Amino acid sequence: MAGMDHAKMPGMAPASPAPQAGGAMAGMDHSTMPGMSQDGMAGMAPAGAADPFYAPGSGLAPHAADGGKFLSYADLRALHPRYALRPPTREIEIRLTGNMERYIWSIDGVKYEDAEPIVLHYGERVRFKFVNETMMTHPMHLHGMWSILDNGSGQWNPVKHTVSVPPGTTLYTETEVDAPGRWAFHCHLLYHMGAGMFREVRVVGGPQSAALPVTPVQGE
Ligand SMILES: [Cu+2]
Repeated sequence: MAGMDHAKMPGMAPASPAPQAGGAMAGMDHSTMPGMSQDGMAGMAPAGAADPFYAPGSGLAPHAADGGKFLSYADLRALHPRYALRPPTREIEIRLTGNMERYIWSIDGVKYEDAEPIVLHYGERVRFKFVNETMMTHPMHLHGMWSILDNGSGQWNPVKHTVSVPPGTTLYTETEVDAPGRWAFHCHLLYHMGAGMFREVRVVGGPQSAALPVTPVQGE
């Protein structure tokens, strides 16, 4: 549950550079993150590397005021792998686009009503590259299938319904395409969805026509 709460945090404080009380120190710490491994609070981030799930300028930083650490997606691990790890069959880039002032929200610069469905084939494993070109977090939600967030944990990458993409960042998910049909795929800020940050994902084929087997490790 803590992870879910965290997933909503960036949306609660969109890209505000103004530190809150107690947050100023965290912001300063953030600017010196390459040195953070010296204090033993670096978590799972490699020494000298910034946590990729914190957006620069978001006001969020790995350090809490009391010497603790705010958790990020980098801290999530699956208890049990849901699917066998295998290379993706292809990559699809999803650019999250929009204009806050004009209140335009879209994917790849095209709003839903003008867009073609994203066609996936049953049995493939698709890697999604999310590029957030906007100044807001977008919690992207794919119906029908799981989104496996690549946070560097390999077989133990967390499996999620919704993946929040912080402003100005790029992250990757993978989906085992194991559910035929037509599925909604959208930002879960409903006013963004309503404005057009939405796609139909159409899964063609089925178990009989699958070119590649889907290999679940653990059932529901
Ligand atoms: Cu959004």
